[in-house]
Amino acid sequence: MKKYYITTPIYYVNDVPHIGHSYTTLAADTLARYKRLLGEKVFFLTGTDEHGQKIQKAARSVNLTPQELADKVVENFKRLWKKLDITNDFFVRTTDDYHIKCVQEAFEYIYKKGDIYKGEYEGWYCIPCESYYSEVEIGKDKVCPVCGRKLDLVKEESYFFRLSAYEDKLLKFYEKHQDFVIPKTRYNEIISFVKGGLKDLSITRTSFDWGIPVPFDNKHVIYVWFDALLNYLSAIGCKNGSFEEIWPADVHFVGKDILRFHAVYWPAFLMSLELPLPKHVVAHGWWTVDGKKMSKSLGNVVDPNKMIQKYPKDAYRYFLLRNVPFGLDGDFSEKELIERINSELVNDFGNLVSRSLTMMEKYSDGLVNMPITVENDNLSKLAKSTYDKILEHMNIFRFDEALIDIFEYIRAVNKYITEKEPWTLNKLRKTAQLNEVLYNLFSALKFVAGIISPFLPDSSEKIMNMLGLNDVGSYTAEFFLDFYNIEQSKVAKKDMLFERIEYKNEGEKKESEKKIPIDEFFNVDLKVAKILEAEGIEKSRKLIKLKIDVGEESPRTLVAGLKEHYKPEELVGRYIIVVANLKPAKLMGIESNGMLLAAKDGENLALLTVEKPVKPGAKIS
Ligand code: ME8
Repeated sequence: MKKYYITTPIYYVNDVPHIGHSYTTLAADTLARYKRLLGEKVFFLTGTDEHGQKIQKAARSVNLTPQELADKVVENFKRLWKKLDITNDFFVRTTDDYHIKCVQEAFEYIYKKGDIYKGEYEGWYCIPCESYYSEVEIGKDKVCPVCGRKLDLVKEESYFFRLSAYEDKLLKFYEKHQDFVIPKTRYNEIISFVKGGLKDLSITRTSFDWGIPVPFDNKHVIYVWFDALLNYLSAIGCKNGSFEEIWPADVHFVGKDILRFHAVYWPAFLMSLELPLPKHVVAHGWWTVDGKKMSKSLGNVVDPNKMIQKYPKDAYRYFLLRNVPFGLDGDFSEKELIERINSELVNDFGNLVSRSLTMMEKYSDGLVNMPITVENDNLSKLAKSTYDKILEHMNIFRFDEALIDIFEYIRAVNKYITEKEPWTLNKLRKTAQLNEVLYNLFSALKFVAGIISPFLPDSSEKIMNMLGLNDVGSYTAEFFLDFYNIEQSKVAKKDMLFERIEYKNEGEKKESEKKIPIDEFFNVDLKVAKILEAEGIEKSRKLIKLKIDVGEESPRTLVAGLKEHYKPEELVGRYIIVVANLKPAKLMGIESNGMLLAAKDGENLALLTVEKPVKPGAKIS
């Protein structure tokens, strides 16, 4: 049996999963299901990236240890993947022992080989991207060329990987494997990046400790990307056990943001480890929401949990995979999602299944029988040519095109019904012809159920069940392609595949309909603060400037509209509740860091306080 190894990036645990993470994972899941359908032995890996400065910083800001943060956030990913029926075979965590051991072994191997040496790193570092940048890349503004955020100037002792020694080898490899990076535009970008010259890569840090220690020098922790990339090996036994049956990876799915790590650093590490290189690195584009970049501060981060509460899971999968040519950037809008549900999933797909089953029930009591002779096998021929097109498109990871192929077939079957007029055949009692048409429809639905199963697994299961067939996973593609392999089946129309949805603007909804998931609430960091000083702002009728202790190194300034309700001296010494993770805002020229909570009933305003004094900085949970 042919093996096929698919991976997603391992996601950072500083944040909850959003639509972007779910996109990569759903694409990988679709490919995994598709390869299983072809009868291949798939190993599908996902997981979480739990070390590094960014995680350490995030943990500190919520008063947790990095391990506690990782243990908490990893559950959000696992829960979401379960809800989305992701069929990964393993979930790797970079804080797991087997992974730590693998990274240390790899580091030592490369060191002994002479590809790692000690030196000093001085340069720019982006903590959110966990990435080093050269002066040339960051330009005058000294901001990260990828995420646009402020960079840190780092100067520390470091071990370096001799990346420069791999420049020619990498270029030769790309030349020989033109489909190593997909799509072609990204392949070209990688080649020009490498041709621009590779500098040795700093692969250890000393200024923080949340990482895997260098085995022979524990003052250093291993750079989070060296650590993270090795997950693709550690998860399959790290040069041991079943490793040889699975390695090399057939495809690493990544977002375009992390292509360089996968297409330059990773193959160089593997060359140094003397291991075969992955077959493909497939980089997809970036999702924005209603035309804007997703960000917490804009409050437009799309939570997949919320989406699959509102819409069928298959509709969510369909929209993501169909709406954007895989590789290009895309924009998420609920309006467009609803349009696709109503036009393609309800009108074309749902309607075909529903009308076919209704006719089978009505004209032959739900019994379909293989015809004795076949007059017209156009649907069967069309299924074969559709299948060939799907294979071609899936070979180059064009999920959108494969779905277009399937929906063209669905429309052709709808047209077949219109042309054959089974209702007329029934009226004229042309039983043999009617039987043949119904059987062809049965086989066409069987084909659709099979070929659509990687993309829309729930719908596929529903159809199989209504056709009186077994679980879709028990068959491979040949079964679905063969139109004449079921002698007889009893079908029953049980389920609607999709229901039409009315589009409602957020603004049109009643307050009570605007429910938020619990994760959204937990995004707000509520803390107890003690008011140390309070002073009315002279030119303002409402504002008072407060100095508050939120359990941090130094007090914060917070500006609040309390003047009409409290005298400044009444406020000092009170324990209040503040939103601690708000972006700073300027009020009357004073920067306010946070917001206090108060209840208002029209005229009266009352501060929210705690019942008895607790330590400033205590979390409200
Ligand atoms: O980079 N649109 O983890 P990460 C599309 N730990 N895809 C998006 C997206 C968006 N707006 N936002 C995120 C890391 N993604 C490293 C990976 S692998 C050895 C280590 C997806 O949590 C996309 O796949 O920042 C992107 O590459 C990945 O999430 C980044 O996830």
